[in-house]
Amino acid sequence: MIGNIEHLLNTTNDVFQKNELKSIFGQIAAVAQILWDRGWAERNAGNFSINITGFFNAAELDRLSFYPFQPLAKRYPELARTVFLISGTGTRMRDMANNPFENVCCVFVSDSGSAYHLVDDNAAGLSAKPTSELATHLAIQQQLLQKKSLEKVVLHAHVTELIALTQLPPYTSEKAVNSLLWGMHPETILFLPEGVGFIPYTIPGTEDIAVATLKGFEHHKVVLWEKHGCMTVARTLSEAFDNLDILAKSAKIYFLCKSTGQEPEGLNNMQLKEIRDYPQAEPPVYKKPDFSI
Ligand code: 2HA
Ligand code: ZN
Repeated sequence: MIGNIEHLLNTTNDVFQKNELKSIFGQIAAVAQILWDRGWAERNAGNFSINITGFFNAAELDRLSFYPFQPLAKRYPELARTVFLISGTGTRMRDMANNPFENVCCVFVSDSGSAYHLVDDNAAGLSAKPTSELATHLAIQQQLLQKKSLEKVVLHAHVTELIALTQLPPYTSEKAVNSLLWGMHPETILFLPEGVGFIPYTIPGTEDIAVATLKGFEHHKVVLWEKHGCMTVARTLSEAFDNLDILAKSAKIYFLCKSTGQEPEGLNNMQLKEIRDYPQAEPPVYKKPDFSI
C-alpha cells in the first residue's frame, strides 16, 4: 500500500513521467474491475507486478533505499535497484478497482538483490505486504530482464474457463491443451502462436511453482497452472488481460459446443497452418496506455 500517491510521484521529478505513472494506476483500476466482473478474481485471487524502474533516475533510486527493508528468501541479482508495483497480499481486485493506491505495494529491490524496501509513507505501519506469489513474480521479472524483453508486466488470474479445462484429464498436457485452444478460434493461434505452457498441479506460493513457471515462460507468454489459474507476461496490464481473454474465449467455445451434447470439430491442421503462414499485417503499433486517473 503506497498510501498517498503524491509521495511516490514526488520521488520522480519529471512531469511527463509522473503523468505516465498516474496512467498506470488508471490501467490497474480498469483491469482489476474487468477481472472482478469476469469472476476471474474471487475473494483475494489474482495478483500482478509491473516493472516501473524506468520512471526513476539514479538519485531517485538512491532515495528509495532509505525505506525499511525485508530480506528475500532468495537473491535476485538482476533485479538489484529495480522498482515494482505489486498487488498487496490479501487485497481484493474489486477493492483495487476502486482504490489502486491503497491496494498496491511499491517495492524497491536492494543493491544486492537479496532484500526489498517497501516504499511507503504510512507511519502507522499498516501497509500491505506484496502478494503471496512474490517469489514467482520476482523470478519471472528477472527472467524478462535477462531476456531484455519489452514485457514489464506479470499477471496471475483464476480464469474459470481455463481452470475448468485443466480439470479434464485429456487436456492435462501441453500438446493437448494447445491443440484444443488453437482449434476453437482462429485468433488464438494468430495472437498466441507459441501456445501456452502447462504446469502440473503445484502448491501455490512455493519455490517449486516459481521454478516450473520460469521454465514455462522460456517459450510462452502464458502459462497454465493445472487446477488453479494462469500467469501471463505482457508489455502492459491491458495486453496481459488480452492474452488471457483470447484463451478464455477458445475454452468457452469448447464448453458451449459440449453443452449441446456434441463434440466441436475444431480447426484442422491445414487451416491452422494457413493462419500461421498467412502474411500478417504490420503488428499493431504499441500505444501508450491511455488510462488516466
Ligand atoms: O493472490 O491467487 O495464487 C492470490 C492467489 C494466489
Ligand atoms: Zn491464484
